[in-house]
Amino acid sequence: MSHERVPPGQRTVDNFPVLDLGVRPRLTHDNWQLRLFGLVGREIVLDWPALLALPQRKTRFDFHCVTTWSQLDMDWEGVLARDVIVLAAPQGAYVTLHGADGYTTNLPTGALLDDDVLVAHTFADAPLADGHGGPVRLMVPKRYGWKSAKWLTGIEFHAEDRPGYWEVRGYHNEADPWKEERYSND
Ligand SMILES: Nc1nc2c(c(=O)[nH]1)N[C@H]1C(S)=C(S)[C@@H](COP(=O)(O)O)O[C@H]1N2
Ligand SMILES: [Mo]
Repeated sequence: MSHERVPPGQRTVDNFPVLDLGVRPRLTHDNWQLRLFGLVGREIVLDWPALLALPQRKTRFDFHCVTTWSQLDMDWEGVLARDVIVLAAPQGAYVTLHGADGYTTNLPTGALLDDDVLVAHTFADAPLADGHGGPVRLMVPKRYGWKSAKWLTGIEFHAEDRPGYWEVRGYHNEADPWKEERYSND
């Protein structure tokens, strides 16, 4: 049986809407840094040249927002999240992703090891726009969009799961669009 292309309750768009808290940190390639800290073997800070020095990946995937839009066949480029986090020798089973706007979201560390999770800097062959979290954001295609932290500046490892900005406000902890894990009381 063929797999449905669009998850239940979603409709497709092609204008890549912008959704965030409304705070624009206005990062640049020159001032952006990503800190890996918490329960790690070694704390590290990556800057833009250090990110570009890692193996670069191009990947195409679909993106699903809990507000019911899905955009298909999006072309992204960046570094596999697993190639970034391995540098810090992570020991914690859970992460908090930090955005420079003060946003947070949480995932099991294992979710960052999948081969479709990108620390992304390029969308549709162009530098990632500020509104979409540029210069660098996380993209986690298997989860609803709120797990994909824009303006990614911190990955913090913990022994225990710590719900993020939307997760403490009633969004589902897992956020699998194929299971319609939208809100935690579903
Ligand atoms: N730092 C940060 N990341 C964020 C958000 C945010 O407010 N701040 N919003 C999330 C939500 S709810 C969604 S749906 C996606 C939207 O990404 P887009 O604006 O590029 O479409 O970003 C996610 N990542
Ligand atoms: Mo969202």
